[in-house]
Amino acid sequence: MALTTAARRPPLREVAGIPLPATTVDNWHQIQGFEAQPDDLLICTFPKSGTTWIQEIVDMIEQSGDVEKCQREAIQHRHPLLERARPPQPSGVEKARAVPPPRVRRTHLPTQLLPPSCWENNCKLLYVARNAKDCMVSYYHFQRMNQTLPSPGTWEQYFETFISGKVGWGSWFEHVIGWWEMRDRCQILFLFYEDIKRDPKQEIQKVMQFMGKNLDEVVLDRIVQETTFEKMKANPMTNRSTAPKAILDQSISPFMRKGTVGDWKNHFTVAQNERFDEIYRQKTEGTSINFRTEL
Ligand code: PPS
Repeated sequence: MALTTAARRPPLREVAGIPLPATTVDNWHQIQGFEAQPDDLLICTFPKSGTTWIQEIVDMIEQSGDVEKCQREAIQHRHPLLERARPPQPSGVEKARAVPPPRVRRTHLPTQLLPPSCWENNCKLLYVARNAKDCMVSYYHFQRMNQTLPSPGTWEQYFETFISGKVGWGSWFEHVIGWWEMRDRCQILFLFYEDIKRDPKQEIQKVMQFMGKNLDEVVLDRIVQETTFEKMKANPMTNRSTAPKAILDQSISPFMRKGTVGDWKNHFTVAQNERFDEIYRQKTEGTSINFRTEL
């Protein structure tokens, strides 16, 4: 019997007002009990902010630029999502427990929901932020093709859902500002998607230093070449083509969609843009964070 839309796309539930996949909420106790180690590196992002890109960069650095080693597994399995829970498969926390530190994991959790041990044990936190407008567009297309997330509805409907923080992992504003405010208090490297796009080598060097690695120029140049959008889109180990169509239907929208800064201009109406700019001004007032929305 065919699954109903509701069964395929279950509604999000909430933890402390943050919408999350229902299975993650069911597993919340285990997620909060995750025991981070000081050597762990946690890649932290709001969804659609360049997670996969920074994962490949981190892995290339860890493997000292060895392309073959980075082909060992699809990217989503190399650094499982900490809060992922899809029984009967092992959860993100169970997978983390099964490997010795130093571990590289990823999470979309906002600061207030991060397992406490990540702060207490001072693990390395690598945050990547992407401007809200491109993030919104990318998330809209992702929700069209990701059969495990709620249907986004029309672009107009999605615009409202996103600005009211009703998408998975909550408000972009609270997420990004929350992490921005923590950046000097812990071991956090805070990067911007737009900066990686503009000067990948410079940003990759920052990641390398943060990871305590020292790679020569030739290796750095190789990492820049191997992590371009075009290369990663053509690479089955990074383009999510290994995920079943019942989960990611890439005939609706590819996972590696455009990889640009400024695609929002093809989606936002003039009225939406003006409204968004005003909301953005209000929400970011008093913070020093600064985004590029074009290069
Ligand atoms: S997810 O599902 O939250 O993990 O998605 P995430 O990886 O964070 O974000 C996906 C968007 O990042 C783009 N991407 C890249 N852009 C530039 N260069 C490289 N190498 C790269 N890799 C992934 C990807 O195309 C998605 O953005 P959009 O705008 O939808 O194309």
